[in-house]
Amino acid sequence: MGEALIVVDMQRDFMPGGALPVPKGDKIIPLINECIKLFSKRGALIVATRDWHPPNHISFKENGGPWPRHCVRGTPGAEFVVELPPDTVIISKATEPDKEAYSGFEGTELAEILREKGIKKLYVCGVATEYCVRSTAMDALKLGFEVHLLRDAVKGIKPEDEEQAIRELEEKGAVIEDCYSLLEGPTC
Ligand code: VGL
Ligand code: ZN
Repeated sequence: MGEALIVVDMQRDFMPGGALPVPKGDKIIPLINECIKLFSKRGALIVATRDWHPPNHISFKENGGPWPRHCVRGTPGAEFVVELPPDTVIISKATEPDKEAYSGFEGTELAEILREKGIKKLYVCGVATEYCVRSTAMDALKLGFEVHLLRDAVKGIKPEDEEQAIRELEEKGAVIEDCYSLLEGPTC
């Protein structure tokens, strides 16, 4: 069965020191890099979503939204902080000034791309757990994909909200597992 690793919003602005930092977001970078290598070797499709806002985006405080200005398309803050192979499928989201999109499926071609390639099984990692990771995984479940959340390779903004999001995903049918155990391989 075809599988994909979906790396959600691993961008400079979401890391400590960035415009909208996810606390300890940088701690999952090495694990995600290893995961990308493992999944590439397994022949999985690697997908990286990115927040790719226009400068006048509705989610910014200056435009009445909840967030400081972040991930403006083409700026250093919007750059990826993980090592992506050249054949990575890059999905840009929330690209329209008046639309917020936390999910990598919202207003993008992601579902079509996955279907076209016969991919049914998705492994999800990245930030922020209770926003873009949650929405992406939730949409994937609604669309009928098998969803695995890589618990040790996600980070949230608030621990309680993160826990709640993970519980909700599990209730909706996501498999919660650690990337670390996949890297170790089968034990005998
Ligand atoms: C995100 C807040 C605003 C995320 C994106 O990637 O989780 N959070 N924009
Ligand atoms: Zn955003």
